[in-house]
Amino acid sequence: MEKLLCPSMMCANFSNLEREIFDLDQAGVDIFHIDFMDGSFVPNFGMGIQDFKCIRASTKKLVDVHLMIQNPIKYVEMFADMGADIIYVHPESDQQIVRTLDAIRDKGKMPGIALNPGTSIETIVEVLPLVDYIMVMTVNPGFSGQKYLEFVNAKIEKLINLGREFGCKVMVDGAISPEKVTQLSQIGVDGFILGTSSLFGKSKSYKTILEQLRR
Ligand code: S6P
Ligand code: MG
Repeated sequence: MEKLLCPSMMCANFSNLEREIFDLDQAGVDIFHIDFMDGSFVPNFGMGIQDFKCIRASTKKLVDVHLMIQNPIKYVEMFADMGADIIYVHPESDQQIVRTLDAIRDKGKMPGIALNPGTSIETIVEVLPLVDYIMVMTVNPGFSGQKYLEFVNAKIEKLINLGREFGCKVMVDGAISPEKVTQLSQIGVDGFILGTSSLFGKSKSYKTILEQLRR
């Protein structure tokens, strides 16, 4: 199966966001990844609603939102109505994760579960039948340009097997270099969030980079 290549739009060049979206779209990305943060669940602020609207209006491809926020259920309806296709929520910031995942499905959207590096598989195994995507964080959430946490590899391997069993795609987010794309593709990871480690701020065009990554 073709791997999913997903630009982390927090890392894009904001001096001309529309051009960035167009170039990435033409270069063949699969899903636009949009990080939202609240300065509480993670010590940073991510993208804004206006950024989201600009991206949603500029592409027909799938758009996901990665909600690194407390009590994400409060915003499920808003993001669904604005046109997010996939909504990732964290079990660490939600005491009623099943209610939230059901709310995403009820809005006709695809639920995703995102896991911090230190969160065990056992925390989410019961909800795997409810989600379409599992996103494993390979850095502490909140910032781009961090170092890949190698100890998470063991969890990724186990989740690949569980993902197959429950029909969920396994994605990885955080410091995904071209070497990691190769290594993790081989063990069965389905999709990659691409930021400064592989896609943005490079001298080559997005098209060239994505072609090389696909190879
Ligand atoms: C981090 C966020 C991610 C980053 C991405 C950046 O909290 O969820 O989506 O934007 O990891 O990529 P990189 O290659 O700079 O780590
Ligand atoms: Mg993210």
